[in-house]
Amino acid sequence: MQVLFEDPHLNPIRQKVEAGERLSFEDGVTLYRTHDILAVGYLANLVRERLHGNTTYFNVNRHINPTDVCVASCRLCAFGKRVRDPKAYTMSIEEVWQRAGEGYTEAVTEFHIVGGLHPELTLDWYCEMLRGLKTRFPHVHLKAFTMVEIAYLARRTKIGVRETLERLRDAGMDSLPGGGAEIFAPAVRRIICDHKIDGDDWIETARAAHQLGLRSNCTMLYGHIENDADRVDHLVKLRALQDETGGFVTFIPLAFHPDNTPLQHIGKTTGFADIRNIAVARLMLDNIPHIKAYWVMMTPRMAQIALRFGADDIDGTIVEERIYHDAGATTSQGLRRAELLQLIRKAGRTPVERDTLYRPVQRTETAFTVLV
Ligand code: V47
Repeated sequence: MQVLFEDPHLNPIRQKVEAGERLSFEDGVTLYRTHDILAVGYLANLVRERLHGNTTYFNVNRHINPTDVCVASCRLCAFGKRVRDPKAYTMSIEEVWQRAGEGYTEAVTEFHIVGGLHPELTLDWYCEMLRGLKTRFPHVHLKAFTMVEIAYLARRTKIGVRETLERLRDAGMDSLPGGGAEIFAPAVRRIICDHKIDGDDWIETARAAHQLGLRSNCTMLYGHIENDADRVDHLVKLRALQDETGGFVTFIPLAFHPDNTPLQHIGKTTGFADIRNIAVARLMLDNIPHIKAYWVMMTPRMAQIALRFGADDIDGTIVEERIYHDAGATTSQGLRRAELLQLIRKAGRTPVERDTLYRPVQRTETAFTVLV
């Protein structure tokens, strides 16, 4: 017997989802406006299980933020500091290499490396950092630099984005994380991050990366001053680029954390919004394979629920997180592998450790192998 939805406006969307048809812009707005979150979750879970069955992915990773110096001063951010701020930090290259080896004893398979837009660090500096990491940790995937950092480095080096990406790739960059996309709508972007590249340039930089064969993630920052249509517009733009390049691996909806930012008068997002953004993303982004419930941002409790509302990935061990903790996140800095396994199993899902590109990882006490 078919379960009846409380909100009849969702019935045409249900028909499309069941038939595997693409949802329209208007469908996206309807999904954001309905109060029938269980129906939205039911549909998202249908797609999630069609794609991934019961599997939930996680990885053993470490975040590294080489510097918090940033020329951008975005209103959304609590992490970036001016170059002369006494609280700002910039690691030396040796410190980055040392930091990479610290933390949990479990061998990491990924370093997630992002930082501010530093006005003095050169492309050569970043290349040397990457080369040193590859020499010291040859089996670790380097997922490094947002599209915003790439575009800024290209501009400062006075070379094109493509050449910047090529030089970083040749030095060891394996893929790119999804940050810096925020919300593409120009009127919103002007207020929350007016010093960053605009949405078109973010897309253009991602396109250039994908055309070089580099894979990347993508994100959307929600819960600030954007409206339903801005969010759907953002998702539809990501979907269009994915149709063209197929380069996105994972989408991560990011909840705005207001503490210590110039926008701290805006409240925190609700659990309802966090779950809805996971589910709507799963339904709208029919061509992006994975939807990540980033536990640092959502809390492990909500991320666990998200595994039944469209998410198939919970991110990783992280070890040390700064961007969200500077903006008031109360979650722990990292989780042990065993804790991630427990979270996933207690949601009735089957955990699969993955590498950055979602190949399963087989682990013994002291080593890991990526299964291809
Ligand atoms: O680029 C910054 C956002 C991003 C705040 O690719 C904020 O696997 C909320 O991109 N409140 C960094 N968000 C995080 C990120 C990410 C995280 C996990 C996995 C991956 C991946 C990518 O966080 C920034 C920006 O979009 N951000 N400040 C804030 N106050």
